[in-house]
Amino acid sequence: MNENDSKYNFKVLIIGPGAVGKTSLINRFVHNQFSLKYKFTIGADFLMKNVEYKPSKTAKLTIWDIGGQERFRFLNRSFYKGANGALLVFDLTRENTYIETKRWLNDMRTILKDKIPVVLIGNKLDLIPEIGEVVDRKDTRQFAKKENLWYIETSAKTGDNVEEAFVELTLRILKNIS
Ligand code: G3D
Ligand code: MG
Repeated sequence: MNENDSKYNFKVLIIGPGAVGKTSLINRFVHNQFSLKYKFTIGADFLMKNVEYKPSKTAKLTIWDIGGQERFRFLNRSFYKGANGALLVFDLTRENTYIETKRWLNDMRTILKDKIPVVLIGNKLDLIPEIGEVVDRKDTRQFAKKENLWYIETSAKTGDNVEEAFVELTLRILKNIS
């Protein structure tokens, strides 16, 4: 067995409003595909994937998806319990989803006593050339800086920056635990 195989095993959450692309991002990262061949069942679903955060250094991520429970004000505590890091996703084409990320962040920080690394993701980057800039990027960067989040823009459709988002989160988790 490779010594890296089981050295790190992190629980990672993917949270944010409905239809921003959370499940699609996981699907892109884990299966490298976009269209969903199956719908996730209701409740917290998780998938595992090894991430190479440095050449020949890997960590196992267990990625928890909220699977359609976005409408509940507070998610089950067991969903958050033991999380090492989170991806907080909004849709670059719908400003209200960006505004809602503040509530998602507060809710999570209310439940988790320890601050965990969070990557803020503006997803659906591929639609920007068509639709134009809907969410003020200056504002997202300021918000990220103030809340100590790392901001990145992705497309689950093209795959742009998806791996980078997961790798960056893994690096931040490693820094946080050392
Ligand atoms: P959720 O898990 O956050 O609820 P989903 O979001 O992953 O189910 O995605 C919601 C819709 O957005 C899906 O469309 C999906 O195909 C689309 N989507 C997700 N990510 C991207 C992206 O990066 N670019 C574009 N263009 N679309 C994206 P449908 O039509 O299946 O509801
Ligand atoms: Mg989903």
